Amino acid sequence: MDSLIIRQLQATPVLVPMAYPVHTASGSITQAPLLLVDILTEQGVQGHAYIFTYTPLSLKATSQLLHELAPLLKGQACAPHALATMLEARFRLLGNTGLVAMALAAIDMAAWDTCARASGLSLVRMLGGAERPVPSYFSQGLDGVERGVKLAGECIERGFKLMKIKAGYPTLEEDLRVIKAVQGALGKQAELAVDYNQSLSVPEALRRARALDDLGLAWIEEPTRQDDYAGHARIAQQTHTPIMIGENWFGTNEMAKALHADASDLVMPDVMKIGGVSGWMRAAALADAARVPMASHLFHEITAHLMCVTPTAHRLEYLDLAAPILQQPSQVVDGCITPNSSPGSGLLWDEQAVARYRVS
Ligand code: SMN
Ligand code: MG
Repeated sequence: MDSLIIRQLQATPVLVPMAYPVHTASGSITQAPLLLVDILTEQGVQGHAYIFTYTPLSLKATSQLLHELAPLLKGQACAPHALATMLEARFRLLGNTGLVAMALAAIDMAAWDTCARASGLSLVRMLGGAERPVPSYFSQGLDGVERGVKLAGECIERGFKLMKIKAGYPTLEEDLRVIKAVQGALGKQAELAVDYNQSLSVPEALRRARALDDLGLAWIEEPTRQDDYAGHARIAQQTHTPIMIGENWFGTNEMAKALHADASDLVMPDVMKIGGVSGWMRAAALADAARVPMASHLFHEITAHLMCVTPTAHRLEYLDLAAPILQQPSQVVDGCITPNSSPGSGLLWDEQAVARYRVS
């Protein structure tokens, strides 16, 4: 087969309403700032990916960066590894992190999608695996007792076997009140995990984690600052509840450092921050070598494919950011998401919705 040649790279910024706004101990997200990225090839095949810029403040800058990169891609073979080698070299002096890493991950994901679609294979099959139902969890926010209990009911109704809520209320007593109420509502039907979004000092994290230790939580996530691997290692060592980190690793080198520091019992890379499909596959190899269970962060559509080829696959996070702009949002069946078997990653934009939510 001849090389697929890139004709155009497009980036479309949208602000998508969220059915479940996310409140965390480190800020709230009520609209999802997404950048939709398309690769168009000379052969007519197109590939798609989206990235999430967390705040609208970084949406246009990331979009502009992708527009600046478009001429570099034009005429190149659509080969993810070769593209990454070329692009990373262009940014070595600046550093492949932050918005740059996010833009390059978007290109990587869209390039893999293009290759899979051109081959007539689903992404998971392109990567040597096969579709299977991936156990997923219902991920919610800092919602208090009343809404937390209501969401626990929804969690059970939808068949999830695990729910995650945020914690990091002003006091430990409030954390305990909400966690116990939600656990009570879940009963034996689903487990509970708790996410602190980096909000505690190490001593306070130790105090709160010890107080939570007998509750049988599935994990405690990011109790302290994400890059404090030594601090997380101390917390992990001194508590029985598994500690989970990883959503903020920019690239697999950060993951390797965290694993080396024994910073956590479980890992959860974010497919965007870790470096797209290519970065995820390197992360999966690191987790496999370290024999650490690997969960995911956001982006359940593409990550459902990747979890099927992740040797230590743990749980897939279900926190929907993109459904309103997709033609075929993922279906959750018995708490599992099965990646599509149609060619590619399954992302197709609902163009009318994109026009509605487009910013500039
Ligand atoms: C999270 C962070 C940012 C936006 C949504 C969710 C979170 C998670 O930490 O683990 O899902
Ligand atoms: Mg988190």
